[in-house]
Amino acid sequence: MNDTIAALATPAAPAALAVIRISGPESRRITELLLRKPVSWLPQKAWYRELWDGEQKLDDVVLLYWQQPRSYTGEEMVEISCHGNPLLVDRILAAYFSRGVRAALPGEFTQRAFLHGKLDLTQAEAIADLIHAGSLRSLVVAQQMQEGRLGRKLADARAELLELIAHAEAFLDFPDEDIDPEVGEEMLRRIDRLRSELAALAGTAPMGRLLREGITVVLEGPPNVGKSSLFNAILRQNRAIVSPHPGTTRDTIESLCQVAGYPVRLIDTAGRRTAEHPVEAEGVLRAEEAVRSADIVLHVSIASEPPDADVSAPIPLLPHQRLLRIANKSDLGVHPEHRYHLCVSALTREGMPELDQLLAREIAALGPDAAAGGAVNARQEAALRRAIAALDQAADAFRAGLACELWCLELRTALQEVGEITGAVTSEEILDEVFRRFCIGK
Ligand SMILES: Nc1nc2c(ncn2[C@@H]2O[C@H](COP(=O)(O)OP(=O)(O)OP(=O)(O)O)[C@@H](O)[C@H]2O)c(=O)[nH]1
Ligand SMILES: [Mg+2]
Repeated sequence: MNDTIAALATPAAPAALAVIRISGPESRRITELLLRKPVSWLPQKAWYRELWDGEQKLDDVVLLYWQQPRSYTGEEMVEISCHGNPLLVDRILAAYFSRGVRAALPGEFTQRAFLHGKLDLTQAEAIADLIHAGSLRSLVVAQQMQEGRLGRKLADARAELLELIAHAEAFLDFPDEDIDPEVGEEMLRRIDRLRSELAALAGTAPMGRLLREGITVVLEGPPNVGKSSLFNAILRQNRAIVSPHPGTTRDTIESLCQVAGYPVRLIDTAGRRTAEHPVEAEGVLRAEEAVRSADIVLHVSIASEPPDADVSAPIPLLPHQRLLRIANKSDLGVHPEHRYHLCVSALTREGMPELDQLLAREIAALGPDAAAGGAVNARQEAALRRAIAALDQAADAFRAGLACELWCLELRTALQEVGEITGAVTSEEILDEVFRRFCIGK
């Protein structure tokens, strides 16, 4: 960590500006080698300067200096804003690399920030979430985690575990004495309370997955009912081809959008019927595959038709999948026996705001409200589950009157697992797992 690293922090594409970051003990000295006019290096001040590589002018840039430890990484840092031409950026970076600076690895700036105690691992992971958030709700949850909300809850859990362990270890010194039943009851109550807190956090994982990966909503049903029209109406753009001929959509079509602030992967599919043409038959198979991948299935039919007009065979759903029956073309009338959750018209947009609300309610029902404690990711959930299992073992061993060493050991395992989430306890593998998801320059 004693070397100096540099990377482009903005996308490598033509833009008005690009930002290059340099972090490490040599960042100031090497920048000076590229300047003809010196700067005073007052922290958090900007200088407009020319950068030169020997006799070659690189660019007019703005330099910003961050003094250790009050920088993102906790090290000496220089930030360069230059013109956003990738060739220019490469030339500036090459000038640094030829003077001993190393190209930063993905997430290395944030990893250094973690190693210098600027943030815990949950906050580091939240920064990656913040960059990739595809919806307003994902953004809010990432911001809460970045502010340290989850980290603080886990720090409290660790403090409680340390106290419990201290209590438990006090019994170790008197192996022949029985534990006072009242003291024992209190221990069990505290273990149980901690267990429920960790379980509540682990329970936010399904919503965490949905907020990070998007909620898959699939439009399916017989041909010509208006699936593609609804797809376009939800997206508010003419993305899919619509026509009066049944069998218009052949392949599945996918688009990312937001519904009530949630990230949604909306999929339009081919109408499901016994298809003669091999291409259409393949489309029907793909439609069935899409339904199997769905979190929410919108089964579309025509409102004015009797229920038995829908001959598309129902696809068996998995227990977590939710089915909504949408009766479309309400402008043509509604058959009295038609059963549906919502009646809409893709043509007149009647019922479309209600469809948004219905989807928002269904999405919220897919998992507990993320706002409760931040929506944990898969890594965090796995560690929480291991900590919960260890707490259960500790409580069981305690109830069974087993040797104190045994349940102390389980409490220590729980402590270790909770520590892994925030990075109070780390290993190479954990850091690799966290930072490999990052982009270069962050
Ligand atoms: N009156 C009326 N017509 C609609 C409505 N929605 C769609 N249509 C018409 O119904 C026909 C079929 O619409 P599509 O959206 O292509 O139907 P689809 O379900 O995607 O059809 P396939 O791709 O063939 O399975 C088109 O002529 C649309 O203009 C609606 O709400 N009201
Ligand atoms: Mg279609």
